[in-house]
Amino acid sequence: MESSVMPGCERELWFWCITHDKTDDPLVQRLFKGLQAGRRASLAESITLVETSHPKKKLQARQLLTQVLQQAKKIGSIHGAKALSLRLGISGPPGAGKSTFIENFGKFLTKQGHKVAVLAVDPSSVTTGGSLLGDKTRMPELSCDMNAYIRPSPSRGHLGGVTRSTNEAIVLCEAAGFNVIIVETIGVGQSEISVSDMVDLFALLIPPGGGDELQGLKRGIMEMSDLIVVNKSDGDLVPAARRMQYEYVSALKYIRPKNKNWSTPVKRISSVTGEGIPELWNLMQKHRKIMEDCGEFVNRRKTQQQAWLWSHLKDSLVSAFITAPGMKEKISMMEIKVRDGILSPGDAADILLQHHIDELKLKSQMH
Ligand SMILES: Nc1nc2c(ncn2[C@@H]2O[C@H](COP(=O)(O)OP(=O)(O)O)[C@@H](O)[C@H]2O)c(=O)[nH]1
Ligand SMILES: [Mg+2]
Repeated sequence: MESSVMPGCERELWFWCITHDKTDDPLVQRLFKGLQAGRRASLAESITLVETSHPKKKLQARQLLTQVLQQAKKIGSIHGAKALSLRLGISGPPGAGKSTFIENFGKFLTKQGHKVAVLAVDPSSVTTGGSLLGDKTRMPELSCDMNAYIRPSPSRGHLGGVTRSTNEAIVLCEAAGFNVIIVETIGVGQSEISVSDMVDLFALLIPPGGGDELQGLKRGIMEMSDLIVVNKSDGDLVPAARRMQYEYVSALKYIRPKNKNWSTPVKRISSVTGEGIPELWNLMQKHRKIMEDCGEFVNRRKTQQQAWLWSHLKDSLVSAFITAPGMKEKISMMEIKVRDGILSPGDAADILLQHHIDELKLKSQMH
């Protein structure tokens, strides 16, 4: 079976290699140079390029990413893990204060000389088709900061909020010289790959007195979290924030830590007064140091890369499968049979796959 399928795959691979080696595409070259010079316009254009579904542009996006990754590898091999940026994921329910936190925290970081990129995944785009939530306006000062870059990205119907292009946007921000990358999302765990699969530190931000709607989400999110932040711990809300902190500390006792060297802390902060933000940054740096020392920092990124490979592979396989000649009709037929209970879903899948393999065999015999 493999031998008859392989020639096609090899051809694809060969095609991929020659196109990826070709680095003289003017657009790719211009964007790569722009990124290296830290130009925001080039960064914005590059992110738009990786978000596209246009086949030619997709190829250019890949060429650009390949160059960027090669460059990052070179830098990494000279300077080690310390040269790597810090990728932070901030998730939490709408209204928890994520944007307010990022505005305040981002300013705190830029004052210290960091270059901060924010990728805000805007859930409103799912229904409106555009980024209308206005995360930019929610971060009025940070968006004017020369050392910050804010990008609201459409989540294109993905419930989890993040998509593969978010992951690629992170890499592009790093290439443009940003050393702290913050990804803001509302959803966790709804999509196959969540923000925790693309960051070094995943923080859950919750408001005090979250109530019952948090209960269902709690466990799954807590298992992913490296840090839990109770926001709005100011004024009248301090007692409720304390209770929330206590509740989460208790709940965490029943959750196995992600890493034996780190148990998830629960911190109270106020994004409005800024109280607790410097301590939170210290904690994040401590987490990084511990993860670097035990080798987990680099290891986690490697595991994430591998997970992305599988994500790409699954998408490509499914798309190759459903777009193969004649397949659409076959699939529709099988769907009807499965719905009517004539065939089991497993049998129908096997039949479709076998049909596809037979078609490939036939095709390769003809070549
Ligand atoms: N009292 C108080 N209000 C806050 C704090 N952080 C955010 N808020 C308010 O909570 C609301 C939602 O904030 P926003 O940042 O848009 O939440 P997001 O949906 O999680 O991004 C806004 O009215 C903020 O002013 C805080 O630390 N303390
Ligand atoms: Mg927000």
